[in-house]
Amino acid sequence: MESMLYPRTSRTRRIVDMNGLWKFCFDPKSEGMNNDWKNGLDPKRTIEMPVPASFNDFFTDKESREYTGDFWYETSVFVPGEWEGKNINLRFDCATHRAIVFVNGEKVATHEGGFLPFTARINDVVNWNGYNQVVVCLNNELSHTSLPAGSTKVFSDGTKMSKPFFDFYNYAGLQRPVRLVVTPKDEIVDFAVNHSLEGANSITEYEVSTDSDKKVLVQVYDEDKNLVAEASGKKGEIKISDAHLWEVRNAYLYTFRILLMDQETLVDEYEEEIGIRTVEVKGTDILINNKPVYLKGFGKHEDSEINGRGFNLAVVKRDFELMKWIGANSFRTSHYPYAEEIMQMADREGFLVIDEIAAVGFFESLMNFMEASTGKKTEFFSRDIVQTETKANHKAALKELIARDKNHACVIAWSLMNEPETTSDSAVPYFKEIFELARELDPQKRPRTFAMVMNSTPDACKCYSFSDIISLNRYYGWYNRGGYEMKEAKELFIKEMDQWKELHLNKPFIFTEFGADTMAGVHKLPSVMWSEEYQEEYLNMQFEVFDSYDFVKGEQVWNFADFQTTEGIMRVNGNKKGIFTRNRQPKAVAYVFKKRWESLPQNYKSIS
Ligand code: BDP
Repeated sequence: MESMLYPRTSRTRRIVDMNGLWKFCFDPKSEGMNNDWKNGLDPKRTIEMPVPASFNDFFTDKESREYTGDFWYETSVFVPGEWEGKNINLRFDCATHRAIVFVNGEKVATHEGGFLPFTARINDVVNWNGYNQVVVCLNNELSHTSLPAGSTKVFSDGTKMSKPFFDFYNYAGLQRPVRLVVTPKDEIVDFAVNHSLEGANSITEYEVSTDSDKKVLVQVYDEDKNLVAEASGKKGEIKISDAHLWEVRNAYLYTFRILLMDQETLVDEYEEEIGIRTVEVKGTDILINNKPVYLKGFGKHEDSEINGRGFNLAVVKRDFELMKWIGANSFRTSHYPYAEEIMQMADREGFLVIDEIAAVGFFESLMNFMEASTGKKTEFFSRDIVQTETKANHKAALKELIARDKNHACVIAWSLMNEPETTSDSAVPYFKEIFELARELDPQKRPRTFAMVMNSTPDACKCYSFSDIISLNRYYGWYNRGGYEMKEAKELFIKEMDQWKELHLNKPFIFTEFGADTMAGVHKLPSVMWSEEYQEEYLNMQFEVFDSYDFVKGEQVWNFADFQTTEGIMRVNGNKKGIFTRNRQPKAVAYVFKKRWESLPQNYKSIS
C-alpha cells in the first residue's frame, strides 16, 4: 500500500527537499514519449521553472500562459550511499492534472488527478551515492472524465485550449512541494484515529498499518511534552483522563508518536499532531464535542498573483490572519483538496473545514453559474463514460483524500461534489455509490455533503437526501434578479426556503455560496451592481433570509478573495466576489462581516 503520511523527519526518517528551479518544456505535439525525453529533455527547448508553482502566470505571451497539452519537468537529486537498504520514496504533493514519472529513465509512477499526493518507491532504480535524474510528463487537459471536468478545444492549427466547466482558471504544473522521503524497510504505512468522549475523558480508537509484524507502540504527549497515555498493538484504544479537547477557534493538539519496535530496537518512528474532538449531526445541529456550532466563513481558492495555484505559505498565513480578524470559524476547500500545510494550519488555529474533492464541473456548461439560475437543465450523468471512467476517477480521488486527511481535527465534513447536475435519474445511482464509499472509508464517519447549484431546488433535485448537511449555493440578487429587482429576488429566495422548510428534513442547512461581484473601490449612490454599496445591500438581504430560518446553521460567503478565472464576458480579470481583494486587502463589506460574525454566538440558533 502506498503511504499517504505527510513527510516528516524523525529518528528513522529523512527528507530531501526538491523544490527550486527545474527544467521545463512544452510538448504540444506529444512527441516527448517517442523521443526518449524520459532520459532527459532537449536542452534547446527547455527553460527554468520554479517548483512549486503554476507555470501559467510567469509567461508574458498568451500561447504559453494558456498552454494546454503535455509538458515536462526535469531535475536531479543526490541520494547518499548511506541510505542504501532504506526505502527511497519520491513524493509529489500534487501534479496537475496528471503525471507520468521517470527516474533514471525508468517509469516509476503514473497518477490521475491534480490535487492529491502520490509517491513512487524508487529503490530499484536509484543510483546510490550519486545524482538521479527525475523527469515528469504532465498533462493539463480537461474532459468529462477529469476532476475537475471540462473540455479541450483544438484549433485548426492543432493548438489546444482548456474549456473548463467550472469558474476558476485551469492553473497547472507541479504546484506543491516535491520531496524524497527516506523510510526504513520495515515502516509505518498509515494510522487512523477516531475519538469519543466519556465525561471529561476521551477515548481514541486507533489503527496502525505497517508492512511488518514488528511491535507497534503508540505514545501520546500533551503540548507541554508530557507523556499522557500509551498503548501497544496495531489496533487499540487510548484513554486520556481529563482530556484537553480541540475546540472551535481554540485548538489543542496532542502529539501522537507511533513507534515500530524490534524488541528494544527502534525500527520506525512517526509523529503527528492530533486534535481530539467529536463531530456529529443531530437534528438540525452540527455538534463539535457535543456543542452546537454555527459556521461562519468562506468558500476559498488556492489562488494568488504570479504563483497561481502554486503553494505559497506566506499567502496561506495571511489568509488565516484575515479569517481570524473577521471572526470566521470555518471554510470549504472549494473546489479541490488544498495543500496539506493548509489543513495543518486549520488544525492549529481551530478552524472547521468542509473538505471538498475536485468533483466540480459536473454540469456541462462553461457558465453553469449563470445557466443554473435560469433553470437550464443539462444531463451529465447519463453519459456512459461518466458512469464508468469519471466515477472510477472520482472514487480513486476520494480514497486518496480520505487517506490523506482523515486524522485532521479540522475536517468536520466531506464535500463530495460542487454544483453537480442533480435533476436527472442517472445522477441518483452515481451519488449513492460516492456517498456510500465516503462513509465506508472514513474511520470517523463524518457528515457528507455536496454544494447544490441554483436549479437543485426542493422540487427538482433528486439527490439532496444523500447529504447529511444540506449545502446550498444561492445567488438570489446576483445571477437571479440583481440590481433594482432585488426585492423580487428576496421573495423568490424566501419562497424556496419555505419549500425546504415544508419538507421537514430535520437536517442542518448551510449556505456554501452566496455573493456578488464587486470591483474594489467602485462606489455608487444609489448602488449599482458591481459597486461596494451593492455588495453590502445584497449581503444584508441574504442575512435577513438566513436569520429567519432556524434550520440554517451556517454561512460561507463566496468568496474569501477575488480570484482568477477563464477570461470572458462575465468576468473582469477574474471573479470579483471576494470579501478581500486578490492581494488580500478588505473591501468595505469585510467590516460588515466582522461586525456580524463577532456578534453571533457560537451556538447561534441551536436546538440542543
Ligand atoms: C458557483 C460555483 C463557483 C463560482 C460561483 C460564481 O460553485 O465556482 O465561482 O458560482 O459564479 O457556480 O461566482
